Amino acid sequence: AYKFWQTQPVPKFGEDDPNKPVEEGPIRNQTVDEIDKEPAPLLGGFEWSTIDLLDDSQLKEVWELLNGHYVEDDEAMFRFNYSSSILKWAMMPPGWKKEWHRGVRATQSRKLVGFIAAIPVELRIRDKVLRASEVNFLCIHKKLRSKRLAPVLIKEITRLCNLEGVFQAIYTGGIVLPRPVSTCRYYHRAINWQKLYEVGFSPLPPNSKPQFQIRKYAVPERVSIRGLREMQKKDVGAVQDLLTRYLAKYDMAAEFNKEEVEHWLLHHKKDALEEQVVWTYVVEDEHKKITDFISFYCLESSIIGPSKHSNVKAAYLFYYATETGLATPTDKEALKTRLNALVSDTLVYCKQYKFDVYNALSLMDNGLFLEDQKFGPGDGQLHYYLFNYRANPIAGGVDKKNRL
Ligand code: YNC
Ligand code: MG
Repeated sequence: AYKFWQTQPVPKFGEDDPNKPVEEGPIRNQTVDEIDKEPAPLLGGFEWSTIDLLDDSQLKEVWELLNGHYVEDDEAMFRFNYSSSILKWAMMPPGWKKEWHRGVRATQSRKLVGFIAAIPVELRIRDKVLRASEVNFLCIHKKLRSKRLAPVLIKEITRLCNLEGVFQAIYTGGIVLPRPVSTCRYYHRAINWQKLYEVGFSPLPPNSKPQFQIRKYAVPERVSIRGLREMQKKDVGAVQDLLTRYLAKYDMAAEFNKEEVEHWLLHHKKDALEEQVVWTYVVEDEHKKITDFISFYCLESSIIGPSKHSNVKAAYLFYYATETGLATPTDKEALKTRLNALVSDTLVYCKQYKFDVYNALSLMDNGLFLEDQKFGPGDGQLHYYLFNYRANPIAGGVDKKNRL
């Protein structure tokens, strides 16, 4: 098993004593001059192609590949449908490199049949900060599956990262590989229960009736927090400062500078065609101080089978931070109350913006509000992996230590 992964600098299952912490650090040490300057050859009839996402026709090719062939749920009912706007947002943050948008084309037809992407990220693991990459959007056309092309794409993105002096990476996936550093579960909060029921996403629990479910998931008409408003450009500095201090309590987190905070959290309306990807709200108190912020992004899924609906519009809870409890980390009650208010208010906006469901992972402090806000556990797990870095396991947000 794991014929490819056992050759890679990742920890193996069962190789460490779970009761003895390991010393954290790189598994393999290399320098840039040891790295191949040329890509490995592909199967006959295929060739490497760097994708220029600034070129709308190439962006559209990536969108088409992912729209038809990217991640589906286990029952193949839904498939992620990243919009062009979200693809640009996700793959072109500050410091992005065109070379890290790597495709495979059929030589004859020029058709894009494979893709993998990386973005730069400053990743803190406990007290060490790594210049790493985050790898995502690995996708192979359905007709080319099980031909061991995925390892070729993974080795190619590794080579391209290494050439830039980046030797560590983070990536996530629903499948089990050697060896997760952390594992989260997806939670879902119905907004449009009727539609989720009709598309087969939400079941009708035994002894319930549709009208009970609809009532259960009713959302307040108005937000409750005084001073809550949309984030603006002038808030970037305050949000970056608050986020940095908030994320410091976690064992693993990205470190964002101001440009990155602006990219990931601030929506810039460029033209009418560009769909909004991310929504961020701040709380400004009477002294004009930013005391909280919370954000979510939009990701639709296509419905694969026959249905009267074509897609599900999902909001994903993204970053948040609050001053509440920051100075007194043991006071979880106050934090719990505040996070519930913030999440409940975003639910109001999600409803106004016609989202069908609100998704969140069992990470950060989400264990403090998931139940109260009527998020239920889904069947999807998300495993977090580190490439070429040995680290002790990192607890998730609904693990015992993060519960009240
Ligand atoms: C996966 N998702 O285990 P073994 S997530 C990593 N991540 O190797 P083949 C994966 N490895 O077990 P297929 C993987 N899925 O023999 C499969 N593998 O050691 C491994 N699906 O290759 C697998 N996107 O080509 C096995 O498989 C080997 O044709 C088999 O292709 C796989 O983006 C795939 O779920 C996923 O498009 C491309 O099924 C295909 O099935 C597909 O025979 C739908 O491959 C879309 C989908 C994955 C989403 C994602 C994160 C990817 C991370 C990749 C690892 C990055 C490492 C860090 C590199 C940078 C380092 C630096 C610095
Ligand atoms: Mg393959």
